Amino acid sequence: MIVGRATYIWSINIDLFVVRKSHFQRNNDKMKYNKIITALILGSILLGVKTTSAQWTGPRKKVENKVDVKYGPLTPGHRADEAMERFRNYGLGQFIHWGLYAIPGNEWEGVSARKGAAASEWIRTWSGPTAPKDWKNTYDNLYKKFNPTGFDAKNWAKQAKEMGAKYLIFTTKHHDGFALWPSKYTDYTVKKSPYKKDIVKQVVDAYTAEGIDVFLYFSILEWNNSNYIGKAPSSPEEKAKFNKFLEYTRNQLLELLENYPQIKGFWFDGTWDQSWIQSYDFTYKLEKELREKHPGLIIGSRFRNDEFGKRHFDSNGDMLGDYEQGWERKMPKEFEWLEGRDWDCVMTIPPNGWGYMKDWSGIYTKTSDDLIDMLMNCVSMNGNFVLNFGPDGNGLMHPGEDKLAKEIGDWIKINGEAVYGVRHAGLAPSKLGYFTKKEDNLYLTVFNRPVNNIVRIAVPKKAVEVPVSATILHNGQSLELSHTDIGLDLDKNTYYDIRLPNSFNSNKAFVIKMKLGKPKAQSEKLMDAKM
Ligand code: FHN
Repeated sequence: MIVGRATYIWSINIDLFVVRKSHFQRNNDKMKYNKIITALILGSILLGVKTTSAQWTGPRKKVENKVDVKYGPLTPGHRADEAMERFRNYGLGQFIHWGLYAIPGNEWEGVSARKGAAASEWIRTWSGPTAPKDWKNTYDNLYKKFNPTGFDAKNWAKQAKEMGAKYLIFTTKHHDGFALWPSKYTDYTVKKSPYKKDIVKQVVDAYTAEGIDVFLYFSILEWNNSNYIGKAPSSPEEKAKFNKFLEYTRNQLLELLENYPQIKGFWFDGTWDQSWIQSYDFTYKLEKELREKHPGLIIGSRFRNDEFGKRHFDSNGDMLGDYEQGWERKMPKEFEWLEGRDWDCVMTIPPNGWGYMKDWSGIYTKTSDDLIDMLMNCVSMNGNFVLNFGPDGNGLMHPGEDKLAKEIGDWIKINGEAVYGVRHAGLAPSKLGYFTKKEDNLYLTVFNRPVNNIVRIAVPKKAVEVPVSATILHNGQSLELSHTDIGLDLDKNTYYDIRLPNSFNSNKAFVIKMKLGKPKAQSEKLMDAKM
């Protein structure tokens, strides 16, 4: 039943809009009316953004007054099981946004949607002067054109393997509600398209065969599902409809676990609307049921909230879910912000836009140097870095994505030891690059080579293990290492200098591998400066 997929009403603003407008029309005071509406919309967005973004722009504020939270975390803040340890060792992941939005590729009949939609995968919301006439209807009938004959999941998986990705997050269903698997609970699926075949199955099988773990992306909100509503359902009809939607959601998630038992977890999205936030009893029980059905299942902090509407972290500051799932197109500025919690950062190649974009001109697209820098920044703080790909309507990656996958893969092939299974090194950040550590090996991935070829490593004077030898990771070349006691007053650190030979050249980041061992020399205790 494809009909009945209406457009759900934007909650707060729209309701407000309807009531007030008539009052102003009576008084013919259009300018003031428009100014106030604009202010209201901006105000609530800023308010919303202010509170949400505050979570991801600094260290978490300690909650002084703990409250009794009944709908808090269902799992410990730091899971110690094999599945979660495996998650911590991933390092690099691939995100794939694929769906009907890949057909237009952020334009239609030569007209770009850049000025009319927030992102390529949001093209259904295209509005304003550039939007094609009756666009929503055109979009909702794109499934009749969906026939990606160029799609080969094995090729995608091979490319991801070559790139060095250890896990995949794949969009089973995005905000437009189109399911890339033949769900029994809706007929707005790939089965209704000329392509017909189960795409999720092919992707899960192909990636799993390459040893790449699969997480299924699932959008809760559905723009054109007549039972979906963004605002908190208030009338009995709204409540009945949304309860139907909640049951539909539960059925689809149990269906995905039933159909694709190889998956390792869900990557939930579209969970920010009041309707979902107010369904905390349902979402709590649903998370419990999903975990019981699939032991070891990994679910991030974006899935649900507590009974006070707190998302990602409950009202006592305890993380909901197994890892921080808010680092979207951003990374923590300091390791201490994370307080040891697991996390992943999901990143786009263009400034924003996750779905396929035909035209990359006129926007900055990240280079492999940019992306390798972000990867090492993430793994140096015990996080995973997930790079997004947006295949086109025929199932082929953008040539720019192919180039980046190759360049990143070539780099990881010779430097992967500093990426996989590593942890934070327990040292202060280096302005030369990023430290990572595994057992008695310390790695410094150098992005900023010192002009004097002296790489200086700052190590706390009380450290029990210090660098005792150094080599260039990718060619094993030994490097001269010396202990340097600079003698700065009140300095808690001592220093180890590594000399890079003039003959060593690299136009890409390179890794210095240091073997750690007992400090040979103690730092001489100098008389403190008398000020
Ligand atoms: O609205 C989505 C967006 O389309 C995309 O899927 C990203 C990926 O993390 N998540 C939402 C925006 O936060």
